Amino acid sequence: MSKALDGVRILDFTHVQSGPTCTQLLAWFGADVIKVERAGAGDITREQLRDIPDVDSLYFTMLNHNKRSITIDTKNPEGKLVLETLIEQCDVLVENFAPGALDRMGFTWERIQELNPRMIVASVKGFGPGPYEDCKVYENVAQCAGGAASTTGFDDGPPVVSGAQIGDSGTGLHLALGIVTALYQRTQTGRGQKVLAAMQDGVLNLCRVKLRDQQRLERTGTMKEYPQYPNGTFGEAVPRAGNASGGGQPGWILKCKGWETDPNAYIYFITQAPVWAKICNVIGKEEWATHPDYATPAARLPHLKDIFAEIERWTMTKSKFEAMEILNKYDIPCGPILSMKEIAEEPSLRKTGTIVEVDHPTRGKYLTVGNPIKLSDSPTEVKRSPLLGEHTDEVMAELGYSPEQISALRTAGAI
Ligand code: CAO
Repeated sequence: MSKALDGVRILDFTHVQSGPTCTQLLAWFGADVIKVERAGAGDITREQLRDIPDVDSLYFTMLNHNKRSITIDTKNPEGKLVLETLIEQCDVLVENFAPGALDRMGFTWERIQELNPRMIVASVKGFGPGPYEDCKVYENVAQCAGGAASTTGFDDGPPVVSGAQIGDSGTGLHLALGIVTALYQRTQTGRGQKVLAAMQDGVLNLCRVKLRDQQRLERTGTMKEYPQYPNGTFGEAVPRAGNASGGGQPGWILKCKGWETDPNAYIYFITQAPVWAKICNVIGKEEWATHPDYATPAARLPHLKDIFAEIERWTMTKSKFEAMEILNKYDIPCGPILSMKEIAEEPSLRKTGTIVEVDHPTRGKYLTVGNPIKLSDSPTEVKRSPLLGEHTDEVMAELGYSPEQISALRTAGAI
C-alpha cells in the first residue's frame, strides 16, 4: 500500500529529541528521511544513556525509526558539496542546531534558496525572536519558559516539570504539522518557505488553558475549581493546581487498594455533573444526590475536598482496575494511573501498533512507541533505526556519485 508522504525526500539534519521526533513522524507517513550525521560520532544520543556497551542507545533507536543514515563532514569543503547536492535533491531540510549553526556552516536561507527554491527549511529553536533567541535549550528549560513548570505541582511545593516531553517531542509534533502545511502550500506556489517551531511557543500552546486561567484570575480574583478555593489564597499568577482537573468537571487522583506498597495504585476520578447521582449511589452516599450542599456543581465546589475524601474511602476498597470496571458501568469518567511496566505489557496497545517490538542487529529486540497517529490509507510499519552511516554508499549512489568518487570522498574525510 502506498504511503501518504511517498515521494517526499527529507534532509534530516536533526539531533537529540525534538527534531528527530518530527522527522520520525514524517518517515512513518512514508517520507524518505535521510539523516545526516557526523562521521565517527553521529547523533550524540547514540551514546547517551546506554544500557548495552557500544550499542546504539534506546534514546537514539526510539527516535530514529524508518530513517536512513548518511555521514557527511559538513565543515569539510568536499563534504559541503555533498550536502549541496542533497539540498538540490530534497524537498525539506529539518534542523534543530543551536541558533546560527546552519549559517556558520555556510547554509544560510539565501544560499539554500539559490540551490533549491522549492526547499522548505524547518527549524526547532528554543525561543523565537527576542531576548533569548540565541540560547541553547533543552526540554526542561522549555517547560519552565513556556509556563508548564509554574503551573505544575502542588501549591506548597516548588515548580515541577512533567515527564511528558512537551518541549522536545511536543515541538517536534508542531514542526511536523508546519512542514506538511508548507508542502501543501508549495503545491500552489511552487516555492519553499521557512518553518519555525520555538520550544517556548510549543509548550505555551500546550499550556493555553493556563493563560485562560490567568485572565480569569485577574478579572475575578478567584478560580473555584482550583484546590486553593475556598480556604487558600490566590496571588497574582495562576497557581499550581495539584491534580485538579483543568476543565469544568472537578477531578482528583485517589488512592486505591494496595497504595501503601504500590506507588501507582491510584485512579483519576472525575465528578462529572451528569453522573453525580450515580456517583452518590456507588460510594453509598445516596443522600448527597439531593442534599442542598451537594446536589449541584456550584454547591459542591466548596466541599470538593470532603467529597473526594469520601470517594477515596470507596476507591481504597478496590484495586484501580476493579474501580474502573464498576465506574465505567455507570459512565463515570475515570482512569487508572498506569505504570510504564503496565503500559509496556498492555496487549491492546500491542494490537494497535502503539507499542511495537522491534529487532535491531546489535541490540536485539526492544520495545518502542509506534506512530500514535493512525491513517487508514497509510498504515505505519515501524522499521529499526539505522546504524551510523549505514546508507552512505546507497544514498551517494542515488545522488549520482560513482563508487570511485565515494571512495575518494571517504579518503578525504568528507563522508
Ligand atoms: N559535520 C560537521 N559539523 C557538524 C555536523 C556535521 N555533520 N553536524 C553538526 N555539526 C556541528 C555544527 O556545525 C555546530 O558547530 P558550530 O557550533 O561550530 O557552529 C555543532 O555541530 C552543532 O552544535 P549544537 O550547538 O547544535 O550542538 P550542542 O550539542 O552544543 O547543543 C542543543 C545541543 C540541543 C542545546 C542545541 O542544538 C540547541 O539549542 N538546539 C535548538 C533547540 C533544540 O532543539 N533543543 C532540543 C534538543 S532535544 O533535548
